[in-house]
Amino acid sequence: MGSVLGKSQSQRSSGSESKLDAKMVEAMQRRALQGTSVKSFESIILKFRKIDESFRKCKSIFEQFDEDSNGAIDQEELKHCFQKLEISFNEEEIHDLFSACDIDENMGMKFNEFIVLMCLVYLLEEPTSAQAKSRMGLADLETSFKTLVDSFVFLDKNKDGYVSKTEMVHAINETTAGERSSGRIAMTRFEEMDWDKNGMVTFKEFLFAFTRWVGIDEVDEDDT
Ligand SMILES: [Ca+2]
Ligand SMILES: [Ca+2]
Ligand SMILES: [Ca+2]
Repeated sequence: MGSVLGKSQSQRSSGSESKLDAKMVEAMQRRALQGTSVKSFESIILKFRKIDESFRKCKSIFEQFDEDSNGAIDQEELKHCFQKLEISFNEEEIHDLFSACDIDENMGMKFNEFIVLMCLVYLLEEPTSAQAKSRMGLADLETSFKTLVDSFVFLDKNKDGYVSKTEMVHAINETTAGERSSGRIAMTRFEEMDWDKNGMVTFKEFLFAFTRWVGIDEVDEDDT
């Protein structure tokens, strides 16, 4: 059933982007088999600050790759970035990733979009060489990425690679049972995440919501 719905939707968006979406869902399903270190919704919230800190530290990495210092990373700059990190994506894959994360379609990766992109890369292509990682100071960041993947796996109860409204309510109720407001909180959080309002939250949507929750999307360029 789901695939029939998915098809009509993918015809509207670009075909390559939905291919990437499918790849991400698959990667997430594979990761779900490894289980999750996250035990409650509360514990996700408690990790916000630490993740936020590691993201902010990543600002200097972002600036390093923003070769012309215009506050955004374009596709050429992203290619160089991947080369330095020894991430072996081909031309098409880089293009797909880029358009998937460039949500305001200004043809440049802003900081929060870049963070989301790097996390998707982490999910899709885990084995980056340890050497390249430590050289770029990415080790810290990967710990945060792992937490985010684990959080998503925790929320995705049936492990199909999407978080539904029911699953969100379930996840929140597990630990805050008895509090009347918990259902409402779950709904609000869910609506904040379900960007395209299709009733399902993908990992990408989850990540964008996350950057808003911790305020990364408000990190301004110093000189604009
Ligand atoms: Ca640039
Ligand atoms: Ca699910
Ligand atoms: Ca959605």
